[in-house]
Amino acid sequence: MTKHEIADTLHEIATLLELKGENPFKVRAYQSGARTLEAIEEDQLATLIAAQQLESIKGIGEALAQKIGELHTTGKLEFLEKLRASVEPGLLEMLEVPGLGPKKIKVLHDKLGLKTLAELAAACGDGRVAALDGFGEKSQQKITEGIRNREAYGKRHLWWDANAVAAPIAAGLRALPQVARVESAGSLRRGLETVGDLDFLVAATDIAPVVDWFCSQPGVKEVTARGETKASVRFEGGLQADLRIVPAEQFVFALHHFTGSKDHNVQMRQRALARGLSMSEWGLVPAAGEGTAKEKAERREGLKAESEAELFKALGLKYIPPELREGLGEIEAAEAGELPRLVEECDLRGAFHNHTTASDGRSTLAEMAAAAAALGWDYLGIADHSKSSYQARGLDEARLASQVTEIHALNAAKKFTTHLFTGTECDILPDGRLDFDDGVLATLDYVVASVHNVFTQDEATMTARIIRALENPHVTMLGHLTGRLLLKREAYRVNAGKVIDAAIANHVVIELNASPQRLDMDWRHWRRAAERGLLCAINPDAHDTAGLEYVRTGVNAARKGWLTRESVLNTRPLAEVTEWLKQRK
Ligand code: DGT
Ligand code: CA
Ligand code: CA
Ligand code: ZN
Repeated sequence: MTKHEIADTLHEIATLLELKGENPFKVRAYQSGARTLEAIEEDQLATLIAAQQLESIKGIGEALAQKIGELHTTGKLEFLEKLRASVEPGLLEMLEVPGLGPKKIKVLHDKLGLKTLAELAAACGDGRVAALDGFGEKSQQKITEGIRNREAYGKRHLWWDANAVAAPIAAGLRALPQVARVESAGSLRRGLETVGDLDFLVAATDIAPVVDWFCSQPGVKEVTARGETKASVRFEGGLQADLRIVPAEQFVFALHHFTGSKDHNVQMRQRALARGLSMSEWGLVPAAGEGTAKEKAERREGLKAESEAELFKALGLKYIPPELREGLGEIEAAEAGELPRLVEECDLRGAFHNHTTASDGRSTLAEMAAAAAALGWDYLGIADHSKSSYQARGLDEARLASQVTEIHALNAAKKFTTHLFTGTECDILPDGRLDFDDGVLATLDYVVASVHNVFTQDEATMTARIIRALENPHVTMLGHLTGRLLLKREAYRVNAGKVIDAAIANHVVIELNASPQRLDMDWRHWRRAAERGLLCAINPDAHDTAGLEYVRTGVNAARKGWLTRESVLNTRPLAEVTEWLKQRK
């Protein structure tokens, strides 16, 4: 196991112990042990374990050292297996309800005997939860909402998670000898922030072995439908997938159809009809004549297309990238030859807004720098939390100053090919002031300003709060505009249009937070905002080295927002960005 996986495991142990009402000191030992572990470099951890010297580290006692060692070498821990088995599964589900932690769940279990989410919902329904000490009407209502959201959210999946399931399946299909072409279509291909189900499209001659292979994949929990040329399955975790197999000559038409979106398809069909053509998943054929679309296509009197570009061309259009196919004006733009040249992942030269173990990150500064260098990035911005975000161990002025010194030293030593920029993710306080004085902010290369607390303000107050922060000349960019967590937490109320106006007026960048559960500011705002001159930064908001790769979902969202390279600050080379940051100060 890696140190992150071990740290996750220690946190899980702490949570389980807390659910069982164990001694708080014991619980805290696991939590602080996890944090200590994250501050150690991966290589150093291996060395310490090999030399049996883990206990020499402050905060790691004998029992903990033994468990860490066992996890590191075997990836398993009997103690944890037993602990898991001793906790009701319903109580673990309650942990996913916002506002419910292990302490409260234990109270619900002990005082009301609740064991499942359904029982909890019922207890909220008849007021028993509100009557408990430490709960009250408000928190009862919040729990009810949380359970309801969980049901609604449970039907969709983050793009990142869906892609992690889809990619190996697509690769496996591609490797089958019977298969000529494979594509993941649907919302996944369009890069939508959440995905309802996967839609695999395959061109193959010999169909049965492909269907067999698909239905017998290790992650498949249930085969929900199975026909001659299609199948549907459900994976562990609830994600469902459709597989459709077509003859090679139909592939392009089917790919276009099943990529969608529905709105885009409807408009494309209307366009075809206006040209005397009938467009369907089976082909593009003259509209006149008897029979269904399928029968017409089978008479093969229509277009033969090897690529979607040819299909678009037959309707007098430039190729429309899948991300733009939302029926939001892309067909008109393609007709006029006005489609933008969309930003690509390989355009990115670095990223701002990344955390380290100094605040709530899980990789050290040096690990982050090395990972950015491995990605070939020219620069990496470090923006740990500020002091008011105490739950994220935000830095105070002194710790920030020492981090800045450390970063300057790393840059001077040229240990990494990636230049490090000094920054902060500075809290926007409830009244719109910033968490650091201007004098402190002035010592940094850049400042990301973000809202992290008091989400309940009304729209006007929240909007004024954010705009006040943007008017501070030290603020370089606004972090996650709405604070939403996809499929988990709704956005706070804020007037996006007014914030965009203020950002443009004050030459402040708005970030496109690329964390798969944020993707905030939403892609639906970007096209118009960028046309009006707003600059974007695609920020991974990485909390560990792997998190840097989140820029990929950010690029998806940016492309859905019609963004070109010119509108994205972190596509610019180091010298230009350095200059840009300087002249903003
Ligand atoms: P999802 O799965 O909810 O995230 O969204 P999609 O877009 O993947 O939708 P899905 O899986 O229901 O269908 C895949 C594509 O198939 C969809 O984007 C467009 C096409 N499609 C499905 N049903 C219809 C329909 O009734 N009319 C048209 N024009 N296209 C459809
Ligand atoms: Ca789908
Ligand atoms: Ca589907
Ligand atoms: Zn943040």
